[in-house]
Amino acid sequence: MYFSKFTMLCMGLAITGSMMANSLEAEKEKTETLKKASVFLNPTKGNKAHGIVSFTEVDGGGIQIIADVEGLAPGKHGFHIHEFGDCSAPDGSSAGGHFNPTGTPHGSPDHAERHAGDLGNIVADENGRGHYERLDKVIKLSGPHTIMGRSLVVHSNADDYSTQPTGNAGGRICCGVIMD
Ligand SMILES: [Cu+2]
Ligand SMILES: [Zn+2]
Repeated sequence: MYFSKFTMLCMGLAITGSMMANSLEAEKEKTETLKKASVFLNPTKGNKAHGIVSFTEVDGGGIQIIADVEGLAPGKHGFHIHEFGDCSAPDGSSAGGHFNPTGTPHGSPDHAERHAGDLGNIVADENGRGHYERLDKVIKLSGPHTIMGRSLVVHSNADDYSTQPTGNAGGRICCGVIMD
């Protein structure tokens, strides 16, 4: 078989072109398979806190959490994922306890041992607005430890990161179910 220089050049370009197309395709697929979820937080009975939280899988690992909540008393408020996606009880008790698939003690989000649902505190300013951001390496948006269909709860008081099993964060002031 004889190939002219021109044929060889064309084949070379075609191969390079298809390799580039393949890697672009792979990149696109990766971005499309990164999962997202969000929650609308509604006040429990007698409270006015409300807000929105988003969860986005990050290329390279972890879930980026971004929350904005308003109607809070200034200061820290416990911020957790609870086991059941049920906010129907007036006091939010239907959401159950902290999501804890590994049977570990309650802690801060940065403790080696924590509930998967332990996301720490959201801090409200003097206008009652709290903003929270965290790249979390424990929660998942799929698989046996998924947070999908569970609930996010904000509390009246600060999570102290040590009192078992709740962090002594007080009542549940707003609640929402995590959905894609
Ligand atoms: Cu909680
Ligand atoms: Zn906990």
